[in-house]
Amino acid sequence: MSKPKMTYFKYRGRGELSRLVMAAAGKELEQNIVDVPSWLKIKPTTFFQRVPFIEIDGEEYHQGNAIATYLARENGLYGETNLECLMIDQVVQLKEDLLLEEIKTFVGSDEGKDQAAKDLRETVYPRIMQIFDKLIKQNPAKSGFLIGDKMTLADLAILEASQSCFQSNPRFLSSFPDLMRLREKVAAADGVRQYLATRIQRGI
Ligand SMILES: N[C@@H](CCC(=O)N[C@@H](CS)C(=O)NCC(=O)O)C(=O)O
Repeated sequence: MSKPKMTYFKYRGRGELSRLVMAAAGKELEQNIVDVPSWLKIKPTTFFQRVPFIEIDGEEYHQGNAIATYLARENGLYGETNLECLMIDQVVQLKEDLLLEEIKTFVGSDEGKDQAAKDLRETVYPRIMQIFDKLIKQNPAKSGFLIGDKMTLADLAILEASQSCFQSNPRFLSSFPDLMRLREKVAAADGVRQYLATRIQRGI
């Protein structure tokens, strides 16, 4: 089987969770970073006409979270039981719900964007960050991770899902101590730590 190659923009967006999974696994994820003009050239030739996608053995596979889940499963970062997988999937899908709300702050009219930013601050971030915090607290292993005592895709998804909120308002996030501890623990894990250092240097 060939090494997976992911095509995506340089931004975190829907590609970042796969990058984090491969970093945590200590594996290389070959990246084809496209800008908008180069993407528009190849777009009609791609299967779903959306990024991200990965290529493995000449085949193309789409949907960011499906890709990240596949990579996690391949690298021992997914659940060990169906119920653990469900716990992980609910977090990954909550990350997508949040991303859709965050995207609203970049598109449409100025009034629409302002309203979306207000909704994020007043409703969306408080609701979702509290869910993450509670889920971590509820882990009977009290490991600081979401499931048992080892890091999974869910922890990486929480790190990524809370990143924009952390960047825009770190003081707000400090009212969720379990979430903050998880962020620190995951960011310090081997592989992730080195990857995040390069991301900071790249400025995204
Ligand atoms: N549900 C898809 C959404 C894919 C999607 O909308 N990708 C955007 C970037 S995040 C895209 O391809 N934009 C460029 C375009 O539509 O041409 C996923 O999660 O991967």
